[in-house]
Amino acid sequence: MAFETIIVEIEDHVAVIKLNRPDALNALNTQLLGELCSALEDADGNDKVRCIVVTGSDKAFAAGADIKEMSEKGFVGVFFENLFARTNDRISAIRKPIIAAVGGYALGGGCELAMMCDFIIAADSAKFGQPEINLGVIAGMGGTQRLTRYVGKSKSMDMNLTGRFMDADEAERAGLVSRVVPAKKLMDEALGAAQKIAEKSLLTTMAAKEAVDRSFETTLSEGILFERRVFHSMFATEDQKEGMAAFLEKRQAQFRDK
Ligand code: CO8
Repeated sequence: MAFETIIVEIEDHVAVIKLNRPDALNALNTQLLGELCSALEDADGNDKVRCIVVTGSDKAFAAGADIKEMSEKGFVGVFFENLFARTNDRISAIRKPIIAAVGGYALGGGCELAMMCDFIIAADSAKFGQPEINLGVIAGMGGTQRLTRYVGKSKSMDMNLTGRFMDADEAERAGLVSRVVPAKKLMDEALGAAQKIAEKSLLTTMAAKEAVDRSFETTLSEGILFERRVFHSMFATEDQKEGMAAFLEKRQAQFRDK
């Protein structure tokens, strides 16, 4: 499918989706969100893809929902349109691992989009924030919920109430991002991580993602039970036999997603 607001490239089993509205700092308008969801769904259903990277430009991962597009809307309009909830649901349904490679601004919906990915690798130039409070609204795609789970109540309240930005080091200390690298190395680092994931059995990376995500939805004992059931089910796969045989034979495993 031809996209206008994103660029999609697939190489070595990794789909890279680059948000591409440079004049608006990748502000997330209806078209971009629709194209992004379609590209993620395409990648999820494409046998050649084993991991996905979502990224933006050096200056902005995404500076939030498109304020120009939103500014004239009323309650009834946003209620029926329900754009951000639908986007949240479509992205949450993606089963393959997704890495957010964040350089520059990740604000409002941009921060929320990064948090919907499975983990965030940040450039040292990255700035995260939920500045919706300055616009007379609150976060609308998980910024009060996911950010709180990532960084705890105090910092989430601080971000959501003051609208201040968090730099990459603070974001790493707070647990929002998994790694910080010099801006020039951002894509190398993200692609390296994606390659490592792509080498594993897709059965196991998808199962691991599902199990970690479960921890956000349930109690510890239910989560442990879920993990145990998935763990046991892995022993029905050829990849478990191959992975363990390869270790014992001191060779590289050849996974076949079976
Ligand atoms: N929407 C629309 N246009 C934007 C946005 C945006 N969020 N952010 C930047 N732009 C545009 C600017 O209007 C400007 O366009 P133009 O040249 O035509 O005037 C261009 O991008 C460059 O921006 P600046 O000149 O402002 O660049 P600066 O380097 O001076 O400043 C900032 C960069 C600090 C990032 C600044 O642009 C800014 O504060 N942007 C808005 C950040 C913001 O408030 N984000 C939250 C938006 S609300 C939101 O996300 C609600 C979430 C609900 C769910 C969303 C799901 C997707």
